[in-house]
Amino acid sequence: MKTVLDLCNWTVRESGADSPAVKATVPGCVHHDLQEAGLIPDPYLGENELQVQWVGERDWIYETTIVVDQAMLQQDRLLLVCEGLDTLARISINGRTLAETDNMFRQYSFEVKDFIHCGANTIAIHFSSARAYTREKEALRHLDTPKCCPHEDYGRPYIRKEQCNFGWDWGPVLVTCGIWRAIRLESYAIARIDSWQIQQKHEPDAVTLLVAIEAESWKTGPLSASVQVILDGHAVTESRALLVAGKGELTLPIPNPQLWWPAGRGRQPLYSVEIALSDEQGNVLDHASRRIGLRTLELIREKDAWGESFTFSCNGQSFFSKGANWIPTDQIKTRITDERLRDLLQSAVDGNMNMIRVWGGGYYEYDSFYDLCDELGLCIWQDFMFACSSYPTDDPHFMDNVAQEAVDQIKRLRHHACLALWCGNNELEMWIARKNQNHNWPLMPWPEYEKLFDRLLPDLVQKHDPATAYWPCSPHSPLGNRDNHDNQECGDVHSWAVWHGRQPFEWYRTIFPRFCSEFGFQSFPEPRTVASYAQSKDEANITSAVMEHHQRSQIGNVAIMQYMAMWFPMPADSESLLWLSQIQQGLAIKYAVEHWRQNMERCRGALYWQLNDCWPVASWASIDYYHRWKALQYMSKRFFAPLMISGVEDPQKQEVRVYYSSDLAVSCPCTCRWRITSTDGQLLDSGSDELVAKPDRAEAVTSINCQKAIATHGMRRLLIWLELWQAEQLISHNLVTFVKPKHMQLQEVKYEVTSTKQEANRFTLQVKVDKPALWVWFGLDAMDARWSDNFACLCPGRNYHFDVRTQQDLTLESFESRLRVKSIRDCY
Ligand code: BMA
Repeated sequence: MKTVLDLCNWTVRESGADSPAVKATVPGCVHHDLQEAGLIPDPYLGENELQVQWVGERDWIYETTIVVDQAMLQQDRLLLVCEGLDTLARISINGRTLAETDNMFRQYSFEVKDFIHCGANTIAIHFSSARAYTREKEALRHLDTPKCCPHEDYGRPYIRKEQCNFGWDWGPVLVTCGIWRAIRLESYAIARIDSWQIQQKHEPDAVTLLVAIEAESWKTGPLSASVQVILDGHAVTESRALLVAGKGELTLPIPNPQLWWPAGRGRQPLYSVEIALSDEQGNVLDHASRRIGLRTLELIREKDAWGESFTFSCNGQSFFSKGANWIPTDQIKTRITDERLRDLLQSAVDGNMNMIRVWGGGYYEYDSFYDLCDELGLCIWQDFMFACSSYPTDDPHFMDNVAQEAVDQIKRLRHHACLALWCGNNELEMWIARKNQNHNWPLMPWPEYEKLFDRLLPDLVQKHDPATAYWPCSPHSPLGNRDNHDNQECGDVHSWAVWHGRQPFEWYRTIFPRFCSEFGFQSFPEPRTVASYAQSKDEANITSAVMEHHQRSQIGNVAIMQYMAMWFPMPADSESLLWLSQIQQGLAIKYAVEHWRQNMERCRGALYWQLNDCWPVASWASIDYYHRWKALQYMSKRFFAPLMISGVEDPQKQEVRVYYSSDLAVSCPCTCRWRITSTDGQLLDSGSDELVAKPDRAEAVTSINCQKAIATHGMRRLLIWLELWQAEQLISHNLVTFVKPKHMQLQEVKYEVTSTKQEANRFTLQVKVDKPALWVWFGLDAMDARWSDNFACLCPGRNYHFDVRTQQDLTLESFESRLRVKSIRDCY
């Protein structure tokens, strides 16, 4: 029989100092505990991060006392199970050292029978300073590696710890330590389930599960394993087998299989697989339970007209991957809750995404993260945790440590329906290539690289999760010269010419990657978020020390302003600047995504950099640290819409080419309606076309001839409004212009707004405008709200309807008095 004792009551104190122990939250990290005890200020406020650097330089001791009873001690095995220790830990029980660990990403189990006695026992975990360790290793041998940002420390690749802890171009330097995942005692009698693997065999209209189980036993006597598969609370099939030499394999055909699909392509039915291990008398000795989705999820790489495809396919249906890159949710992990993960991932689905890339500079995510992705239909591109650096692959201990980590993580995640890809690392190949191209970039040579990313990791994926594809690096070029990381014929690319290379947004329209796994543009968070770290008017000016502290890209604020000079009139005040930066960011990503979706036969995915933030900061995120949606997140709903209408202006020919892009699996008859208006709202021309949008296809719909309207009104006064209707429902809308907003002759707008309270926390708005209003956003004074749509362009003569969810309940009166509406015209 299995018994579990969770270890939750801990204290933490500095090693070698006579400062008192304070309450520790476990799972969590030391920075949170010190802040709670009033010993450090909030590192996210102002420049406080600089005041708390000493925490990462010291050693910390976590301690607990547990009472273990005789019953537990008498079992055959007593294990201390640590799901995550951050990072250089020495564990002692009752003063005796049990073990030392040095990998935050590993899961450890230690036999502790000889260490524990009946009654009270003390467990202490001593965490040595990761910073001191990496500095020492670096002093012994300098690892050639470029820095990601000036504040980043050298030496991070020596330690298997969240790499962005040491600073990144969107994150603070907070070198944490602590028990960051669950820790418990487990005792077992007779036998336990050691490992199990569920594989799926898909045939037309039939799915069979193959469940392999291995048990560890300490007594002789026959053992059997039973497996029950449950859908919506009902057992759909079950099977039992006798184990032979501790091993068994069960085959379970699933009657009437309900397939799992990515978001937007179908439902996400999840089956629970319940595994029980029993003795001869039928007593259950151990039990395991996992949720799975019935699906195949493959990376299809086939020769085609352009080179080699790079497309994901679910149940044999290829789909365009739409989504964003994911970074850690918080640098202080204690603050991460399932509710926060759910909100961020639900936001991704609400933004019409179907894929998230877990980027390799953070950590392998929490179980609940993958559970949520299974439920929501978000496919996961999973990096192994290596990013932008050389790694000491010539060190056998390092390689062994990494191999164990990879096995732990592959076994932990392989059953998830959402898991689409294992990827070796982030950007190492690109940086090695730069070195080879004589850019003087210091990085490991290819043979050192190949050991880990071409041999060790793919072999382990093949052994433990053969159903999931492995890809060595993001980005990687599989054909021809490996240095060609911008290859448009094959593989994935990171497109950073816009932003890092300061190319204009139109540059995106010149490239045709097979799959763009990173591209991005920065913005500031909204005024309420800025106010959480910059607390006076002077501090909130983007040139202040605090604002520059909360901007970690070397080119950050200057690049935002340079592009702003290309796009918008100079904003009138600090707040307008923040909002305009968000609209600008949304436009950058819109340019890229619309172009790639217009060319979706060739390009099969667009994952922008980045979905979330780990502290309040100016960054590439579309959702800020407080989960406030930036303009980009609202815009993603439109440019990732399942069936999207978009247009490309041609100032030479004076026309707009209109396209539909469909991610649907079925044909869809619809109507494209377009109108040309002047900036003061006069209707100059209009038309409509019937079309049948083909499944998983993009096609040109029409070309709108604008010559006449340009001749009478000039390009600066023209707006071309596109709409796609399915029966009586508007399913996609868009706006095309020939000039940038800074040169458009926009007019003052009057809004007619009617609000209605629907239920607690829910309102609706009916809105009409008398003149074209561009990127209109609604907001409430001193309260957060989520809108069904925001930052949209509104055309006179149309009725718009918005749903609003407010953070707290309000009366209609109070809602109306707090309601604010603005468009870009109000920013200058
Ligand atoms: C990428 C990422 C990150 C980085 C981002 C922005 O290429 O992989 O390393 O934060 O660019 O510069």
